[in-house]
Amino acid sequence: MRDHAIFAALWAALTAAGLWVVERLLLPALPVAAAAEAETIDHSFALLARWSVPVAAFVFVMLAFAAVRFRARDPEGEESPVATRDNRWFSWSWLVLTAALNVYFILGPGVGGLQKLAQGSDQAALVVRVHATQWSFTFEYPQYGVTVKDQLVLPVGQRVRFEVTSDDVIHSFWVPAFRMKTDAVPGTTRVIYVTPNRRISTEIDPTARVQCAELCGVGHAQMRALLNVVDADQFQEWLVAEASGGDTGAGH
Ligand SMILES: [Cu+2]
Repeated sequence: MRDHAIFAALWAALTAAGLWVVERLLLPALPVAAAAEAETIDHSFALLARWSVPVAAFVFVMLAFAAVRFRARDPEGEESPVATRDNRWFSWSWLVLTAALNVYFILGPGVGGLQKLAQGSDQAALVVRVHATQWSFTFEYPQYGVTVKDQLVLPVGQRVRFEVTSDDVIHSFWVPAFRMKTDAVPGTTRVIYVTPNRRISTEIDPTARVQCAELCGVGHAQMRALLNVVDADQFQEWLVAEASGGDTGAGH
């Protein structure tokens, strides 16, 4: 019984320390979130990060405790532990608890989260075609006849349909601030939906940018584009200016 109490105390202590790290160091270190999708993703990430702490702590403490407490001080003497080959209570508890946790994760952040990401996809008002090439992104706004290189300008609060493809090798269209990413594959088009919900700009926050996330050659690390999420009327002004070859400055 004393072993159980010591084990429980160590487990609780390591869990508390781990949760402190998750809450104070890990979650606050996430890059800026600027889309409705980012909230769904971050919610799932935080949930899994928090739950992984007691589970990992249990395994680590169990290993360390068993190694120290039941080490072979005197292999021939009375101190040797009795091997327990069949502890049904523990086996079944472990099986039921971990299975229940897994089902919860599959249904909760898994199926539920994906459903939330797909919500309202047919209402996307703005289409942006993303062409990835070695080593830059070109953004085409087919509804407005506008094409720009290495800068993505979006209106805040509008659902956007991104049609992503590549002209040469496999790239990946990734916007960390949106927590959304999809491969850019030559010969095919992949679609993701994003609803930016916060005005951001790469100039103000360097983590708010478009970044290639698939090793695509020597220029991969530099394959990024500016991101600018602006007000709807500012976006319209920018479109008009781009269509006539000018520039309002919204993209800079
Ligand atoms: Cu790349």
